[in-house]
Amino acid sequence: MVATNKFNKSPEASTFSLSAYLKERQKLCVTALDQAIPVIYPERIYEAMRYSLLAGGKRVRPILCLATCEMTGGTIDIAMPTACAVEMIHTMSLIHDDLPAMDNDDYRRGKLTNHKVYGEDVAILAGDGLLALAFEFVATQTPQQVPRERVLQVIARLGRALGAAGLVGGQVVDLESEGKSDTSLETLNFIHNHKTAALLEASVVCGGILTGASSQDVQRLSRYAQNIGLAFQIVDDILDITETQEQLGKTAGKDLKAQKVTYPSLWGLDESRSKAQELIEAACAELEPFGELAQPLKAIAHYIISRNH
Ligand code: GRG
Repeated sequence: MVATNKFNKSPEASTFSLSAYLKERQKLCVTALDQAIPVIYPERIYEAMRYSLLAGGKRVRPILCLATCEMTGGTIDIAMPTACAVEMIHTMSLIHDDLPAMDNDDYRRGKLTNHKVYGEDVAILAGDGLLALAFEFVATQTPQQVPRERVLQVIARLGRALGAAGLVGGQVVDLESEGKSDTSLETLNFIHNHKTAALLEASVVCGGILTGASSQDVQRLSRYAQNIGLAFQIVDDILDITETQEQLGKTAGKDLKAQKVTYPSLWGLDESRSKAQELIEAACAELEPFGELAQPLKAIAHYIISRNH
């Protein structure tokens, strides 16, 4: 039995508006994130956590989680706690990534970075607070109708995606590769499959796990997400070259300045664009068995390579 809603009830291709869909979903996610963190004593840490979590951002990961849950027969309600958790994890990784000990950035999501406003000590703790809350939130807020073993699977999947086998591992290799102009394509792929694709994959796959999707479907979802994850990073590298700080909301031209090996530095801009396009096509092919219900996830995949920020 597959759930329907006003965006996926056997829509004609032409009636689906991705921009309306994204806008509505972003609003739902922001409301849920806002309610997830009330400001209580000690106020400074809750304010620091809220500062970055509610600073804007495309909300791609939570929207992917909700869309996958709906496509595989679930509802927004059962996926929202997990959707909030992936955005909390993503935000904490941005806060820590921007620290002087890592990328040392002053701007993120068009605003001063967390440590610039709250200091490095509180910024580290704000990241830690968001990370801990993410897991607590999935465990305590996922509606009781979802069997607890699925919730456990979600928690395990998220843990793997952000630990040494995921984001943390990708970040370490990225730091090790800094200033090395001979970084291979294999190493670059390792970095981004872990730093970027792992959390996107967990966001998608957890949406399916919550509905009890078959292992075959979970594997399809995983391949879809890995492909869009790599395409997402290729586009990120392209935008770092082609867009301005105002457009990106963060420092532009950083990769070139840091003499970082990127996809455009290995392949050039045109080939990078066509590789991203190929990955998106491969991603969408994985969703064929889901028919019309896959329309939002397919449209999000295309948005990932057409975005300009
Ligand atoms: C997860 C425990 C733990 C530690 C973090 C710092 C770190 C380890 C990892 C770095 C991860 C990182 C910053 C990856 C980059 C991913 C990426 C492409 C970010 C930009 O995402 P967008 O474009 O940003 O979705 P918005 O602001 O729209 O959400």
